[in-house]
Amino acid sequence: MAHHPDAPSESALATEALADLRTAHVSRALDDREIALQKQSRVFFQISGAGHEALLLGLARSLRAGYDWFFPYYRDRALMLALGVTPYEMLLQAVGSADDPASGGRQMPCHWGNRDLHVVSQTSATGSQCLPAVGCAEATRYIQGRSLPGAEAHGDELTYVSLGEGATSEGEFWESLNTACRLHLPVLFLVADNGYAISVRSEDQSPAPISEMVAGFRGLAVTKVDGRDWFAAREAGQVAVARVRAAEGPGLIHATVTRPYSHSAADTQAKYRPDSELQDERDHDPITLLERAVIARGWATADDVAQLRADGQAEVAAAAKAAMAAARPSPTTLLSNVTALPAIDDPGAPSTEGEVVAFGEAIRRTLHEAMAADERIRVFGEDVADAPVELIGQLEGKGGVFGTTLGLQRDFGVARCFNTPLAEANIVGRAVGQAIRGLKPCPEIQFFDYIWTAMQQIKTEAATTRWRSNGAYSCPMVLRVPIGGYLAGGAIWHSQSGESIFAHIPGLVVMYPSRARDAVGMLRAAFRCDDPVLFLEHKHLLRQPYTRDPFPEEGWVLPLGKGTIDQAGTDLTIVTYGATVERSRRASLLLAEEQGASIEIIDLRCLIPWDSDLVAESVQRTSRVLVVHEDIRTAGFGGEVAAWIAEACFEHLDAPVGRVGALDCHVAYEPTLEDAVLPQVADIAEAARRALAY
Ligand SMILES: Cc1ncc(C[n+]2csc(CCOP(=O)(O)OP(=O)(O)O)c2C)c(N)n1
Ligand SMILES: [Mg+2]
Repeated sequence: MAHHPDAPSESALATEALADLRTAHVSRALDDREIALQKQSRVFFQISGAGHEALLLGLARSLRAGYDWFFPYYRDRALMLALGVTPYEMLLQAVGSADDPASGGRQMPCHWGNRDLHVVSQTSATGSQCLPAVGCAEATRYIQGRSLPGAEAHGDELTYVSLGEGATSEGEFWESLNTACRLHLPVLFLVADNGYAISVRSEDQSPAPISEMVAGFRGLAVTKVDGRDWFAAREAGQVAVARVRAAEGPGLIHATVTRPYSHSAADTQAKYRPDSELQDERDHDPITLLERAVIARGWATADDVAQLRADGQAEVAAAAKAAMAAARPSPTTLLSNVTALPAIDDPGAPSTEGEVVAFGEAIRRTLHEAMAADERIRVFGEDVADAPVELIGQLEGKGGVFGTTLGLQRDFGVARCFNTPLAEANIVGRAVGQAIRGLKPCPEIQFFDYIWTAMQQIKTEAATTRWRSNGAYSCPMVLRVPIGGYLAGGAIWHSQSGESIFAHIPGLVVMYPSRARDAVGMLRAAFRCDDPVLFLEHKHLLRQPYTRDPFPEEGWVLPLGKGTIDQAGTDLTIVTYGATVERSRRASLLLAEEQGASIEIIDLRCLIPWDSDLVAESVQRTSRVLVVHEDIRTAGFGGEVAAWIAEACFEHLDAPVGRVGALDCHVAYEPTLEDAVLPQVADIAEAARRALAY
């Protein structure tokens, strides 16, 4: 369906053009002022919006602050001004003030964020905003027609996401187009093509202009526009936005713009761009073009235009003065808004009345329970659904490669448990957008071994959301991931550990239960968190008899970061988690038989945060300690625990802190090799003997 928006009256258009010309001058003056201030070391970074102003202001005429949702790019300064971010607020970020509303001095300038305006805090990672934007649009669709606590959506709101032509090379951009088109989501992509990604020309970056490259995406309405021309941008924007608002599917605007200033203050574009090209950009500067147009149409005189420029500059000068006087952040606030974890009381031992279930089944039941209680929870990932909707009545259903999500689609519908494309960044990135938008996504990565393509979304987007926005946004999600080996044949790509890599990411909670009871209590806690939780499910433990427990009663929720004494002892403490808990038990039996040793085993259960109090208390009693895990020994989580014990419990130790972990290589396929790589009962027993004999 074609859209022919009403043309504005001449006087209305004139009013808009003159107002936007003034805003364009404010935008350019902000860049100039920041560049000047950086030379005086009062601003510490600068990246300009120069050359993009007319495009963004023309487009902004069709967008609605506090109604639509915005996932902007760093060059979107003029759009932010149009939405209502003030020059003073922008300069507060440039000087790093505590009052910077986007980040409290934590982020570089032009890293926008404003909750009231629905501007989502952005990272510097080019292209990574695209998947969260799609998740946000997806959430819009889900929220509409439901009544969910803390989540509202307007009927024709859209999600705006922008990026440069360089960033379209990122896989995440293409993964986001896939889902935006497949689900016909109300997303407007803006590609502001200034011909360069720092020094790399667009023709050296990709085989064709982006509007040609996306031509095959069914359902994507592609618009090409000269973004230097405010009138063209305004009109093209109006048509494209109307179509997205009318729920006709996603749109992509490919706009050519200029980059009159270097990429950032750290770059000198004369080093790689010829004079003739830079002169041509000056001749076609979008602000100059708009000035000429308003004069030619008789809407303003040359003097009026000069006055608008002077007004814009004066406004910025005053804002800069005020921003420089604003409060600086205190280093004592740095650790605020890393996470905001819920306080959960220790529930004591669970009732033993419940039906005895295996580890995997316990997780499956807890997911059912959580979804029944909270409609904001959605489970998605590869193969997690049961069967095609039209066939589900006739088929048993898949429910995940380990059967952990079996029946969720059947019980809660395909809007709440669904399959995603085979793309891990897509899974987590969409979860980020849904979480920011007020849902509680529960994405699944099929195997830990394939989590790496989602790393940008986990580490850069999810884990930093709260901190980088200084608490304005949070990213609650329960990311379930089957992990680990001891599979006899799992080999290198189905046996990986690597939890220490995630423990190293501030803002992420890392859970690693070893038995059914704890999996239930911890998964319940994970859903109470308002921050991202990595919930690791050991594949080998899913069906082991020793992980079976009576299913704990409703309300039995484990506090975060609470370990447990799995087995009490007096001579040596083994600190462990996951699949090595049972192996440590077996090693302790050997030593009890051999030499009557009494070994205490602590199951940490939760790695971030971890229960150092419990460890300290135990080491004080036993004076000897061994840290055991399945993950590679070098830089494994045990290194952190051992170092902490050496520092905090030194005077209580009668032996060096021992460590047992996998060899520093990959897990091999052939079972004898697999056994030799991963820590076995004999390895733990041997290390325990050494510690006891010291
Ligand atoms: C993932 C990632 N890789 C590299 C960078 C460094 N970097 C910052 S901006 C940029 C170029 C972006 O070009 P483009 O998307 O065309 O936007 P433009 O700056 O031209 O507006 C690069 C390489 C980054 N911030 N993020
Ligand atoms: Mg570019």
